[in-house]
Amino acid sequence: MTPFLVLTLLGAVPLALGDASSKRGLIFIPDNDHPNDDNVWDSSSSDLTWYYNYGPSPSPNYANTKLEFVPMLWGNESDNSFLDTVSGLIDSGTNVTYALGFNEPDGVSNGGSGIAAEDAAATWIRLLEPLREKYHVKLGAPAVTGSPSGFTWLQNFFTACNGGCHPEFIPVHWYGNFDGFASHIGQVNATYMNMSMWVTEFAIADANLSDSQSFFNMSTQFLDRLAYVDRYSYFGGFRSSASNVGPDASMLDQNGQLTDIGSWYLGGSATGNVPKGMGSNVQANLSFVWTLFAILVLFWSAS
Ligand SMILES: *[C@@H]1O[C@H](CO)[C@@H](O)[C@H](O)[C@H]1NC(C)=O
Ligand SMILES: *[C@@H]1O[C@H](CO)[C@@H](O)[C@H](O)[C@H]1NC(C)=O
Ligand SMILES: *[C@@H]1O[C@H](CO)[C@@H](O)[C@H](O)[C@H]1NC(C)=O
Ligand SMILES: *[C@@H]1O[C@H](CO)[C@@H](O)[C@H](O)[C@H]1NC(C)=O
Ligand SMILES: *[C@@H]1O[C@H](CO)[C@@H](O)[C@H](O)[C@H]1NC(C)=O
Ligand SMILES: *[C@@H]1O[C@H](CO)[C@@H](O)[C@H](O)[C@H]1NC(C)=O
Ligand SMILES: CC(=O)N[C@H]1CO[C@H](CO)[C@@H](O)[C@@H]1O
Repeated sequence: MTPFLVLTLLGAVPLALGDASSKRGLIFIPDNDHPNDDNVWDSSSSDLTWYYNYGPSPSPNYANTKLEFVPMLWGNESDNSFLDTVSGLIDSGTNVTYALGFNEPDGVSNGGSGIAAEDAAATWIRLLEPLREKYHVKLGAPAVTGSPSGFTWLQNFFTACNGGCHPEFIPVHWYGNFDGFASHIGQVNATYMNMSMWVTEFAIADANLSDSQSFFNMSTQFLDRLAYVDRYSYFGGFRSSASNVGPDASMLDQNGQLTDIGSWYLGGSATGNVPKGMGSNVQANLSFVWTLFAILVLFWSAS
């Protein structure tokens, strides 16, 4: 641990655990198998202030809530539908203050949009800059992965923009431990000093429950304290049995109930609901199959 981190952690102590944070947002991932889960986040008393859903249009579940919608241009688009959709929202009175650029354009797996920096720059100038110019929408730079290739991609993007792209803030993604997270954020800040930051995806992936909870506590307190981080959204709001970052990071358990992390994120207290992974279903299916097999064997030997 570096001296910088020790100071940061000591400095974090006076901040009470579970303090309300106005920076908190929701990454909304609808669950088509369990539509009731989609309403868990719709609470007027929670800490959440904003959400995004990787797309240009608000989610019907949140249309009349206090959660502010932030549209995203997820990937490359050859038509103008993103610009038309968001312009239409603004023209009809929706308060759109921010828009997000491409999702993990330097990655192709796990939701990465895999766009060449040159294509992204051209599409940015065509579909995002008009929102800034006409409606003063504040733009988030492409949200690259937390790997070293992310920095390279972003550098190539700004080069290809040739001065024509004007993001106001820089989104960050991270899936690792807290020390790595803090050092990554420091590196982004040092590279893009004139921009504030949003952390639009973060979690410790594939860790056990106590490590996941420690990471959650440390990282949210850290982000709450950093003046140059304006907003953040934790990954994520889905069932542990459907999680692609390990069951213990998720905010819902396998039955759709808030886990401790899920409840803390909304500003509540621990629920004691212990998340279980896909493995628990596989286990159940295996014993189901074995039971079926045993019954068949019994029938066969009896006949
Ligand atoms: C629109 O949203 C922004 C950002 O949340 C907020 O600062 C502003 O007051 C809102 N404007 C209106 C008219 O509600
Ligand atoms: C991305 O969009 C640009 C237009 O902005 C287009 O020229 C290019 O072919 C597209 N690339 C891909 C891979 O779809
Ligand atoms: C920050 O600096 C970069 C160049 O280093 C520039 O492209 C960008 O527009 C600047 N952003 C703001 C908000 O001033
Ligand atoms: C973050 O960037 C600012 C300049 O915008 C700088 O003053 C500050 O020292 C940086 N913080 C860290 C922790 O690197
Ligand atoms: C969680 O994993 C860490 C290793 O990262 C290990 O040190 C710790 O003992 C584990 N805790 C539990 C409760 O299994
Ligand atoms: C995380 O913070 C909560 C309060 O918000 C506390 O009850 C819990 O013990 C903390 N857990 C860890 C592992 O730090
Ligand atoms: C009988 C049983 O437990 N079936 C489960 C098998 O696994 C799927 C998902 O992997 C579950 O949805 C089923 O409930």
